[in-house]
This record gives sequence, C-alpha cells and structure tokens, in this order.
Amino acid sequence: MLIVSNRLPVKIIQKDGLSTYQPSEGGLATGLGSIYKEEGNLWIGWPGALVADKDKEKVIQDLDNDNLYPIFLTEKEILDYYEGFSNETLWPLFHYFPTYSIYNPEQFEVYKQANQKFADEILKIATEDDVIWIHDYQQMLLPEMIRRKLPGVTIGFFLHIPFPSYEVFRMLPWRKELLTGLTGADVIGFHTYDDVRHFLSATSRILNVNGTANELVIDDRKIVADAFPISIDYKKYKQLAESTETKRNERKLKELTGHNRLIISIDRLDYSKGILHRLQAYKLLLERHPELRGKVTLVHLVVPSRDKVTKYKELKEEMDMLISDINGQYSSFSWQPIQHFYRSFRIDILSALYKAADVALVTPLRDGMNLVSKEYVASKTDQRGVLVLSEMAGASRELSEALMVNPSDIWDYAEKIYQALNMPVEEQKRRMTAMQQTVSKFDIFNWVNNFIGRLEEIKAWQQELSTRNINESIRQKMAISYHYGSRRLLFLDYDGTMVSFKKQVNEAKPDDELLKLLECISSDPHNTVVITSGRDYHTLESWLGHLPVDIIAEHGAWYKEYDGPWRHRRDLNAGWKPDIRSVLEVYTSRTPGSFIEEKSYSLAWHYRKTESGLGSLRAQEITADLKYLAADLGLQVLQGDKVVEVKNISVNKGTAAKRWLEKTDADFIMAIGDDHTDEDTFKAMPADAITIKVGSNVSEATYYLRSYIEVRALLREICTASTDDEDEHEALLEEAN
Ligand code: GDG
Repeated sequence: MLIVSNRLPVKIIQKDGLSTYQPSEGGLATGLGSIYKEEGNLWIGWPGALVADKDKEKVIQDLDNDNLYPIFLTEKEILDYYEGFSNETLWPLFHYFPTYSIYNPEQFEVYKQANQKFADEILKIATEDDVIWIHDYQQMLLPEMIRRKLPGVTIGFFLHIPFPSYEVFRMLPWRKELLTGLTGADVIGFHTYDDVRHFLSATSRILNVNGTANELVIDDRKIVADAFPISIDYKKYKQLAESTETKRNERKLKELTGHNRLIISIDRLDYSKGILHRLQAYKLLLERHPELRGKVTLVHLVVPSRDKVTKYKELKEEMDMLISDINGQYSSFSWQPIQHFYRSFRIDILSALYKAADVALVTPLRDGMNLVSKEYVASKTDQRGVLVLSEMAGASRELSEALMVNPSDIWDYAEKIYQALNMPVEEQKRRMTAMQQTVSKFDIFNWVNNFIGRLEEIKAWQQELSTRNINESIRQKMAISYHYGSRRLLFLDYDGTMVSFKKQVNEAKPDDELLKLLECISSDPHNTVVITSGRDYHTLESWLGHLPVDIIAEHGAWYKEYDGPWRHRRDLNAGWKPDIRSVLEVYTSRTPGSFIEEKSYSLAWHYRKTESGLGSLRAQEITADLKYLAADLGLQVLQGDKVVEVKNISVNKGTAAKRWLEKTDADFIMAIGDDHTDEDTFKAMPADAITIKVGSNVSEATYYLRSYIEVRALLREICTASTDDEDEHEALLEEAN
C-alpha cells in the first residue's frame, strides 16, 4: 500500500546544514502508522520545507529507513499550489466562504503541475497490484492522473474537509477538472453522509454521470462514495489523561485560574473555526449573567496559522480587538474573563486542559470533522464536563449527546454555555459516557480498517469482473462453438446494447454500420437472429423490418418472425391504460421535459430531458404512487434508464424468448443485453447458453462487455466467422485446447 498526502507525517527542520525530523502527533499519522511502517509499504509526501538540491539525496536516504518517500516542492509550488490554490481557493470554497476564494488560473496550472509531480513519482514505484490511498484537497487531480497510466490499480481517496453543496461547488472555474480527477479513484471517502450527497449531486450535474445509491459507473468502472467519519486514538488520549503528569498539570492549572469554572476552546487560527462568534457569545453570556463574572474563565487557545495571508491577518486583528474589548470591559483586579494564548502547546498540556475544563466550546462555522471534540471526550476520565458542539462540524453527526449550537445564533449559543455550566453532574456523566462509547468504538483504527476494507471489497469485485470480461481466450472458445453450431440462436437487445443511449428517443435509429452487421449475421442460413426490445413494434418494423431478423417488441407483447406477420399476445388486455395514464399525466404536467409514450400494452413515462435530479425524484414518486393500483391491476412498474414503464406483469423478454427456445432446437445460443429487462432473457436461457451483459452492473449473465462498441466488435467477429474457412477454425481449436 502506498499512502499519499501533501505532507509526510514528519517535518524536516534544517539548521546549520543539519536536517532533523520532527514526527507528527496527528491522528492520521497514528492511525496509518501500522500500515506504512510495514515492509513494502510507503508514505509519499512533502517533508514540509524547502530542501536544497545538494541535501535531497541525504533526506531521501534518512526518510527511507522509516518507509517515507519525500516529494520536494519548489518555492513556486509551495506558493501557488499549496498556499495558493489549495489554501486560498479550495479551502475557503469548501468551507462555504466562496467570497474568500481567489480564482487564479496560473495557480491552478501550478496545482496541476504539482499533482503531476506526485503522479510521476508514484508511477515510478507503483504497480497495478498496489493499493494507493490518497489524502485531501491538495491532491484532487491525482487519482485520475494515476489511473490513466495504471488502469488496473486500486485507488482510494479521502477528503478531510467538507465537500460543499453543488450550488457552491459549481462556482469553481475548474470544477469539472477536479471532479474528473477524483473519479479516477475507486473509493472516495468523506466524513459525513451530507458530503457524500453533495459529491454525488455534483458529479451527476457536472459530469453527467449517474449512479445508484452511492455508486457511480464511469468508463465501466464502479466507484463508491461513502462516509467514513475519522476519529482519534482513543486509548492514547485516555491514558494520557490518566497519567500522573497530566493530573499534576491539571491541579496546577486549576490553582492558577483561581479554581474558577473553566471553559476551553482550542483552534487553529482560521475563519472557518467561528472564533469571533464564540467570543461574541461569551461576551453575551457575561452581559446576561452578571453572577458569572469573576467565576468563569475562558482559556482561549489559538494556534497560529497562515497569518501572512490577508484574510487571516484581518481575522487575527478582529480577534485581538474583541478579546481586549471583553477583557477591558469585564476584568477586575483579581480576574480576567479570557486567558488568551496565541501559540501551540505540548500535547500533555492539552490533555491537562481537556481534563480540567468544565466546558469545551468546539463551535466552527464549518469543519470536516474536528478532532478536538473527540479528544476532549476521550480525556474526561471521570465523565464530568460538557461539550458544546457546532452542528456545522462533522463530529456533530456522531456526538449527538453534546449540547448542539448553531454558532451564528450567538443568543442561543450564550444560553447553551450557561446551560452547560449549570448541567447537573448526573446528566453530564450520562451524556459523556454515551459519547465515550461512540468514540472508543469508532476510533482511528476502526476508521482505517473500514476504509481499507471497502477498498479490498472493490478490488475483489474488480478481479471478479475481469474474469467475466470477454478476453482473447474466451473469445476464441466462443468462436469455436459458434463455428460448430449449425442451428444458432442469437438474442440481441437493441437500445444500450447495439446503439448508445440517446437523449431523444427516436435518435437511436440504426446507423449503416449496424444495419450491415445485422444483415451479415442474419443472412447466414444457420443463424436465427432475434432482436429483443421494449420499443413499440411500429418503430422496430420501420427500422429493422427489411432485415431477415425476428423481432420481440414491447418486451414480448408483440413479436414476429422475419417472414411472418406481427402477432400479439392474446391473453393481454389494455383496459387499465386510462387509469394509469391519468396518474402519469399529473406527473407530466408537474415535470417540464417529461412525456408519456403509449405502447399497445404498456405506458412509459420518460424523463431523459428533465432537470437533473428532478426526473429521478418523480420516478420514485410515481413508483410509490402506483404501487397498490398497479398490483391490483396485475401490472408491474419498472424503473429503467430515465424511464418508468408500466406493463402487464406477465410480459417480459424472458417469456417471449422461450417461444424461440422451444421451437428452435438450437445448438448455439447467445443472448446480449444491457439493462434489467434483459435479466429475464438471461434467466430464461439454458445453462450452456452464452449470456453477455453490457456494462458492469450485477447480472445473471456469465460474461460482460463494456459498451455497445464492444458488442459491435463481437458481432463483427461473428459475421467474419460465418465466412471463415475451415482450416483457420481447426487452428483456433488447437490453440484453445
Ligand atoms: C482537517 C479538517 C478534520 C491543536 N492545537 C494544538 C494541537 N492541536 C491538535 C488537536 C487536534 C488537531 O490539532 C486539530 O484537529 P482537526 O480536526 O481540526 O484537524 P486538522 O488536521 O487541522 O484538519 C478537520 C481533520 O482534518 C481530520 O480529518 O477533522 O475537519 O479540517 O488533534 O489536538 N496539538 C498540539 N498542540 C496544540 O497547541 N500538540
């Protein structure tokens, strides 16, 4: 396994020509520690500083001992790819601050180049058998760049920040490139289900690809988007909190703050963290509840970050002003409402702070997950303490026993802090225990296992699929049995199987190439070709009626042999159509772009031209609406590709195909189809028939082909085989054996 992230889990520090390495204590480094340190695995990323050319070789060697593989960034790349496009374009947009986003094409170019640089290095090492796990928004183009060169490799991608709603994401000038980049992965992980929803909505609207539930199929590759809420090393934080060192620090802290009630907040300086809202809520609390003055202390920890960037500089100025305003207004000679620290602390001091705090305020305006909230929970070994959590943090989906706030509602926020300070101990313990159960069970190791488990599932699925793909040797075997067949029966579905899916229903008219192919195959006297379709018989007659092919139309309600008349099933009635039609008409009038197609024994509601998303919503409504009426009338409601079809339950392509199976004593049978209506055909086939699904969805068929283009190629081979000479087939037979 290769782990790839912008930053390696160590930071290189160069002083007086010497390099030292400072390991990261972050959750990701801990969680992935057991993986990248295993023999053969690697973590690839930037070591966090500019390295001079002459020192690179030494750094490579040093890091190699720890299975770390450095990618060296140039000054320009650090500026434009990392600080620029990643942090000043993607970061604000993805955290719902679109007006803070800077759109600079030059920076995007450097972002692309830097991703390519990572890709080139990875491609020097990776093989198709590897699993590559890529992390975060700095590397969104990477999955596709690797996929292009290593089509069979397994790639996972995890986004650590929120994926914004389509309405926000669509503002990005490079939205298409970034989404295409991501879809090179097999598993795309997010913190929450909302992020998954937003991603799927963006892909369906921007890339025009659709999927079912949380799966997408792109270029015949199944991609899964799923929620994997990240977590912490619970045991580590618990043990740290139980250590004598932490206990001593906790005591000291309490003494130094005059045994006041302690409220803490710990954040990196960032506008997404809701620092100003928090200070305003705290100010309101002191204003509304004067009895708290002198009795509470807010320990306000802000870790410096990006403070050369204008937006961060401005935030810092505002923050400093607000803190000084509050302290100036409410301080006494013996008390200060806010103890503010603009620096970072050692992890054991953090642990003491967590432990000592009666209340923790974790209230970002937007946060992918937020691990501080989980660390606070893990550190509360006596289960006393209250977490006030923003509903905008990913963590709020799991920590539902926290006191939830909307950070912009500072009035409610102030009251929630008050409630937290006055919460009975029993309630504190009940809530904290429940949250501890969640965090201890779903810890960082669980997160890693879940993600890797999903990747392995996909890999197994891909391997299974590749055994079903019609490769050269399967093709040869098929050619041989075809050759030795003298009464051959071929069932060929039409739309999606021999022609591509078209926006206009009637655009799918057969082209010259297809007509020639069908003509060629059907002119062989040993072949019976049956076109199986859901289309109405008039259309099929006008498109294919002149060929020597048999046709099953309207899923089997109508059929004909090439030299006979059209027949229909006598046992069917269409008396139900007005009832169903009136329901469908209601939906048509509510849904611009949709229309009803009437066939002799079925009604189809098409929505291929409606607004993306609306059509499938209506299709679900129709299916639910017709559920009972359809059952009462002996009908079936089928969801197809941008269509809902209502038809007699007994009509299906499989029943229709049986008529041919019974009357033709065939010694070679082949059936090809692409959608779920063709599954009935596959099921009706005898065990020795060759059944082929077009597309990689789950199917009864034995084999699969990627698209109608591959179907045509196969038909071309069949057609050539009909005219091939004996000797060549003897040679093939020998080779196959
Ligand atoms: C991204 C996403 C997502 C903070 N101050 C000090 C210190 N910290 C540590 C905390 C915690 C971490 O930094 C911050 O946690 P975040 O969850 O905010 O993580 P990030 O990596 O910044 O952010 C975020 C996360 O990725 C994981 O997917 O949760 O939403 O933005 O661990 O304890 N550590 C030390 N001293 C400090 O002063 N030692």
